[in-house]
Amino acid sequence: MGTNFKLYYTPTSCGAANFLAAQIGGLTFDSETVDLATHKTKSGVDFYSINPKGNVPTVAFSDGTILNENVATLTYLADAGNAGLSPKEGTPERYSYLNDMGFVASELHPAFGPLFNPQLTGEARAAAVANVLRRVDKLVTLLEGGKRSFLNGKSLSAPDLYAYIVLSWSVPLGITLPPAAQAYCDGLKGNEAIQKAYATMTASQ
Ligand SMILES: N[C@@H](CCC(=O)N[C@@H](CS)C(=O)NCC(=O)O)C(=O)O
Repeated sequence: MGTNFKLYYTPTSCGAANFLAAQIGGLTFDSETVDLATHKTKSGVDFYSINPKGNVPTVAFSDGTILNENVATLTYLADAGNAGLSPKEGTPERYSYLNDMGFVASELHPAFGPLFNPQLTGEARAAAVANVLRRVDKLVTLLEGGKRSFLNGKSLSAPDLYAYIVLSWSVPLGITLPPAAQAYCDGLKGNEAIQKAYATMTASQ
């Protein structure tokens, strides 16, 4: 696996959380955007030849191995970086981190998926929105009803970056978040480290 890797992502998908994690952690890395409609990289390479599953994020190591699940990519990047985005293995905090990461990856993120299907209309869309809001309510519970600015209650971690990007989709989808979830997003939007990393991501397109 090693430490040299290239990150494949898009600036509005879950892959963006990985760019932010790598950047905030001070990692030196190569990156390239992917067109998810054509599955071609910006330089025109068939993305399936890099990641047979075709999804971002993809962390491609110089030895040929890849990671392409957010749980793994974000944790790899957080562990490799120097910003404390993940707690040390074996500690109670590490298991809480995995609990948060598991929630975002298995509940929050997948709930949004169906809403990107333009054929989803009427009652089916309303049901999908209701499902998103149920998952967002669970997030608010993890945030102790809004008392926490970060999922771990102390500092920015990789699951916050992941949740931040996922919740940002509520804007183009026209979903109004409950106040505690909106306040969480607003707090992360104002976070200096996130702002700097975002600026770097935008500049590197
Ligand atoms: N199982 C992956 C899914 C990641 C995922 O849903 N990626 C989306 C963008 S947010 C994607 O690349 N979709 C296009 C595709 O799969 O072809 C994970 O949980 O990390």
